[in-house]
Amino acid sequence: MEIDEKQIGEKIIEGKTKRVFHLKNESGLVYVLSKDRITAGDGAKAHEMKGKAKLSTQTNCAVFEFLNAVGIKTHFVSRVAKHCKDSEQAFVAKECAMIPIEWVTRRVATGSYLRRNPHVKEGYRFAPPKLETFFKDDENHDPFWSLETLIEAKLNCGGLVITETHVQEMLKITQLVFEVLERVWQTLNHALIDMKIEFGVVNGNEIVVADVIDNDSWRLWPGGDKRLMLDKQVYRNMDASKIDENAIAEVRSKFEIVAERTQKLFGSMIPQVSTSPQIGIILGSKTDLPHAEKIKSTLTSKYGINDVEIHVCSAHKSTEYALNVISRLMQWPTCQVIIACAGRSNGLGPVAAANTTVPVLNCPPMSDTAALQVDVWSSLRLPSGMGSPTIIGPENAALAAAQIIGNNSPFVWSKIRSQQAYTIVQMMHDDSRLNKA
Ligand SMILES: *[C@@H]1O[C@H](CO)[C@@H](O)[C@H](O)[C@H]1NC(C)=O
Ligand SMILES: *[C@@H]1O[C@H](CO)[C@@H](O)[C@H](O)[C@H]1NC(C)=O
Ligand SMILES: *[C@H]1O[C@H](CO)[C@@H](O)[C@H](O)[C@H]1NC(C)=O
Repeated sequence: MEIDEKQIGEKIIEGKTKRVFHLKNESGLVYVLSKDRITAGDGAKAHEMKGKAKLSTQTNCAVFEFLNAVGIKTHFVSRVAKHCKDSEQAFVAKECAMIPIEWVTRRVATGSYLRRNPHVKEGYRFAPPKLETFFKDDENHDPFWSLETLIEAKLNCGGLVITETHVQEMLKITQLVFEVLERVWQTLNHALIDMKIEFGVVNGNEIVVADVIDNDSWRLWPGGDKRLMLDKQVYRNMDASKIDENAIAEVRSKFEIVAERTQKLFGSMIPQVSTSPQIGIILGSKTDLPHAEKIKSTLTSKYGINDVEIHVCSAHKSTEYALNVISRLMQWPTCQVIIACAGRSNGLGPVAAANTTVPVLNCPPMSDTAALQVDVWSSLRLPSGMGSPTIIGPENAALAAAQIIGNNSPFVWSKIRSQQAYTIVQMMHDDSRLNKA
């Protein structure tokens, strides 16, 4: 986004590592400017680290762009356009009332968890991840709050009173954010050990992931190896009396590695337009085109899968041509799923399944359920040696295909996961409203 210096209004708040300003002519938006400062132990330890603001902002922007792209509600709006002042250490966000809780997710027991639970050995693996909440209160060292404490506190944030349902919502989204980032880092074989996030309230009613997610927010162990830690622990572990320029330089080099890896990694995860198909849809007849278009548009709009090719080729009426189409699709190493749409007597799906190694999903295009009941047997009962499942309904076939793609794509996986999480959140709110009335 373009930001003119004159637009930056009065300061709303100044924290340990950032300052937040109003944007004069953009109502509802704020300008978040990072500082060159690294802190630990609730601010007890603090040092200037030149370049930290930039590294932190670049990491933060890459992470939030990814979260936004996969459908997670956040406060992040955009980076600041390159030629603007401070563009590398600031970003634009929705103004929110912060909820004063740190939401921590742990995959592996380490750090402060071990001090509070001395009988648990370091390395204990939590599945599902362990969720913990801490009240933000530097003077009292951010005390651990049980969920009951949090619910009973009835915190009022920007006009929204935090109920049990809101707490459950934030727990769901906290776990979602962790699992999404864990997937992404896993592609580099980096284990996400634990992380913390915060939430804010927009317009008095919408809860979004807010604050900053950067290198200070997580523990990251390349190859799952603690000795290679790339997080702020390096700084936390340093003897305060011995922190000199060299020590800060060591910490900075770790920050640089993470900032660079995060930028590259998260940026590369968001799909770009390409010309090689990930999914091929084959039709027994061109009359099935509207059905295929529905599968394709669902793949694009819900799962961000744009590379879909549609072909018409009947296995019965144009056998050789059908095999040609299938083998041309298979010549793309990117093609991971075929969806076969043929109604009466589906020969296309089984023929494709016998000729390829990728999953072939049958999605017979039928609106008439009576006809479907008879014809679907041609998709269900197959000769030996072909394992092509049948899915009724274009949206469900799109989801099944997306789930297959999601195994190799953290982006698609995250889209599916976030839709599932927000469906549950919606259900919880619907139920709570119903029972309040
Ligand atoms: C706000 O001001 C900036 C610079 O003065 C301008 O570029 C931008 O378009 C303005 N935005 C609105 C919503 O008027
Ligand atoms: C699939 O069909 C093509 C084209 O007819 C053929 O060359 C290929 O050998 C077949 N593959 C299998 C596994 O049957
Ligand atoms: C992340 O933390 C590591 C370890 O303290 C540090 O070296 C690195 O600079 C940090 N990176 C960012 C972008 O904050």
